[in-house]
Amino acid sequence: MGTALVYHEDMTATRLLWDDPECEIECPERLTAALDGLRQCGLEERCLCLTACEASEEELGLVHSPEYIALVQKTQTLDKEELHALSKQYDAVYFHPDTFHCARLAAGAALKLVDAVLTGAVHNGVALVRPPGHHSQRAAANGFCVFNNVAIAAKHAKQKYGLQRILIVDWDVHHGQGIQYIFNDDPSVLYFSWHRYEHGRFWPFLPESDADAVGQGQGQGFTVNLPWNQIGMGNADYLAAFLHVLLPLAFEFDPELVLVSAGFDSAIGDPEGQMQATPECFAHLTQLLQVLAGGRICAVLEGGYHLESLSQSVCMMVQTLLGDPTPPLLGLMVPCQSALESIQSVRTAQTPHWISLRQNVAPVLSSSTHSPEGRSLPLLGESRTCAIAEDSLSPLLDRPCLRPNPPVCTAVALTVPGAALALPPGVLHQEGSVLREETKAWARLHKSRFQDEDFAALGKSLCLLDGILDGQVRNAIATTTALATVATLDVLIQRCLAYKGQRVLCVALGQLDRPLDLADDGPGKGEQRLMYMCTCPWCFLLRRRILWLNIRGKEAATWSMFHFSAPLPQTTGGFLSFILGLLLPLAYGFQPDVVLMALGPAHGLQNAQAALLATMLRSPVGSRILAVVEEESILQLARTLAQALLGETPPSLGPFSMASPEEIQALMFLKAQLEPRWKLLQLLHHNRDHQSLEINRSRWADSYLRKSALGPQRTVAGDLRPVGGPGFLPPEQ
Ligand code: X5A
Ligand code: ZN
Repeated sequence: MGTALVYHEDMTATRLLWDDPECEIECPERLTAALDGLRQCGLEERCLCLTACEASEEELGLVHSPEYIALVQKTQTLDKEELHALSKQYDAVYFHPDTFHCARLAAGAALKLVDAVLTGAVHNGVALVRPPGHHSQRAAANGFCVFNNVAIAAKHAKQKYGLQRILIVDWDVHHGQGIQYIFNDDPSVLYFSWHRYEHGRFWPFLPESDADAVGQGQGQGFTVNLPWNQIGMGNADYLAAFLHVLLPLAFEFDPELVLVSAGFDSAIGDPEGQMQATPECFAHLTQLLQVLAGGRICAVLEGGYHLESLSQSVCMMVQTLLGDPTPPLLGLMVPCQSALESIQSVRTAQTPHWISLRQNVAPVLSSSTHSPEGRSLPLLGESRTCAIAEDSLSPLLDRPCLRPNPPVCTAVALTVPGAALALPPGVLHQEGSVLREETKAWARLHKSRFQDEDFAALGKSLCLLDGILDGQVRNAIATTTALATVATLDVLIQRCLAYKGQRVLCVALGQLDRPLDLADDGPGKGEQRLMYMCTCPWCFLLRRRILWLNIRGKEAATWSMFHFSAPLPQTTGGFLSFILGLLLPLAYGFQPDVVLMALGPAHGLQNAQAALLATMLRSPVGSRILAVVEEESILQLARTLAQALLGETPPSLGPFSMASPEEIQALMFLKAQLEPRWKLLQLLHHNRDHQSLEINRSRWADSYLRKSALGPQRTVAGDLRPVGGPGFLPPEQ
């Protein structure tokens, strides 16, 4: 099991034989660049390499008319002038004597990939093909595309394997109108495409590329178009589109297979797309899709015309398909106004067709959900003392972007006899450990809460945490006694903070209070706490290094922009909304260096929920999760959690059920409270800071292109790594 890489070098044969500025970008070097990239990163040798075979006429006939197939076949024997003349009958197309062979190989590669995944030979895979496919139609070539590789693969999956629900994710920067037409009235294929649209002023200039085209007849709601009306969309915009549009619908649809029309002209540097998403973004998009369809993902190359950007983006996708952790995302995690408008337009158009979108009603603030003591949230940021120069901060905030890939995937330290028995193979067992002196000092502060045996457990937890922070271990599970859980968390967090500039996201389920020792960032329990708070910028920044979310009880509450609690949703719809609509936007906005996922007494989490939570939290943190589980539930959860942390697709939550009114209300309350500062939560923008953000965004992209020019040693500049996370917008000073 693993990742298939389907290819045939003959697909480099087709090329433009005459002058045509529009078509010249679709060149053979696209494939060689992508392949060379995979080789140089050592990724090719980790894949199961399969050689593509030509699709048969019958297979092409799943989508194309016999007359059209015959016409393309005849191009093999045409001379240059005849080829040119025929090409001119289509929009943005060129034929070459080898086009028929290449296009049959391209479709055949997609078919071979689907066969490899659906027979279980591999988990997932990628087909590197030319010509691309998503613009081609039943009887027409279009936009460099001759046969519709992905559409043929989808028909094949339905016909040969009896699949009933296939999701096609088209992240190419152009609208795959060919795929849309082919499945327009077919509810078994959910087609999602985002594309440069500019209100219809961008190729292929079609009104049916807009958000209000939702499919016809039985197929209504199964075409999902997200038109980008401005260029320059970046990582935050793409993430917002996935979290707020694609993923909610995809979970509700529950596909059996995911096909990706994987065009990389939506990446930075591409001359067609003019977008700004960095190659790392495609690692994240890929990992977010891996929770669907049991991880059965088939990615088929479409566009992508900036060779370096293309090759890096392909590497990012393949690396993620192979199971490597995601690299951090660069840039402000703030979607732009135009992106939010586009996202809103597609959500509006699709609301009649999807329960998960109807769960979002306007925020209702009632007495059942509240800020403590009924006051509005404290404004953050009124620092009054000792100014620290930006320069002195930046060495602390700066660090290389590429995290090492730890030699150990998942490690466990279990104190409960028998818990290890259920674990999947491949986890490392952490046995003894020595408590370091400074750790003992921390622990002594919590004397009352630690029993003797707890110290051994604490020592193991700290070892695991150090392993994660040092890049030796990807993620880990540790146990504690119920009584010692909070104190253990406190020590773990202090350790993270002591470690050079870490941001810690703590997701605490059950009866777990935020440790009192942790300075809060606003008036907390009792005003006198303010007295202890140093107001110097340094301490102020430190307080923003912990984002603490409790999941428990019946009511939502916010204590600050970095400390709040939510009830655990009981419905599948509520749970998914909570993860996609709240937790992941916050986590991506905060971009923690490590996640502590704490399951305390009475956490109430079911196995499938725990698995989904752990799986999805991996993305924003590059898998650096330490799960701290109190002993009572470890027997039940150890296996599930370990599987999730190892990268296995989580089990289904069960049939989709709409969130309850209470769940919707709690979620809307939290979103309304947090949205002014956490911009990835936003669904519609009403923000006066809009302009200054736009300026920052473009300045960032400029310097990105100039300085790093897509080079491998990207680093995050200090001012681009704000202490509250790149998606946290501090209030004006
Ligand atoms: C597959 C693909 C783009 C055609 C652009 C024509 N086609 N201007 O990216
Ligand atoms: Zn394209």
